[in-house]
Amino acid sequence: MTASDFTSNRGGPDVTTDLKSMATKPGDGDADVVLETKPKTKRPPLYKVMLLNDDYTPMEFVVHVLERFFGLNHAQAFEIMLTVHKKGLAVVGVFSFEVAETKVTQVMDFARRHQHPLQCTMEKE
Ligand code: TYC
Repeated sequence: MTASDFTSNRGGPDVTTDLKSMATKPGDGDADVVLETKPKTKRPPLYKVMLLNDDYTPMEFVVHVLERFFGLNHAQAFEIMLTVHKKGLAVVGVFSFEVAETKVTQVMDFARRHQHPLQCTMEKE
């Protein structure tokens, strides 16, 4: 993560803080330094949660995972499962860091409990 990760503002209001010194003669010092702070409206970064293909996890299990943990209906879940199967991976949702991390943990735990090698990862958008 870099400093610039927090500076993209997706077209929102400006969020800079301007320091305008209005000192005009020696000795004025800080007495008339004006700080203009605009409201900070930056939204937090978002994270893509992805499922990865493998050769062993049953298709029905992946569909179930997508319904159970990502709130997809059966048709949506089947479509995304097929995309992962054909293309190798697919984004299954975009969330805040904490929600994305929870989804990844839930899916990985569920897959491990059922002894499937299904992999779920997250990546900053
Ligand atoms: N490739 C798996 C199979 O043929 C199905 C599968 C789909 C596995 C999506 C993982 O994320 C996945 N049984």
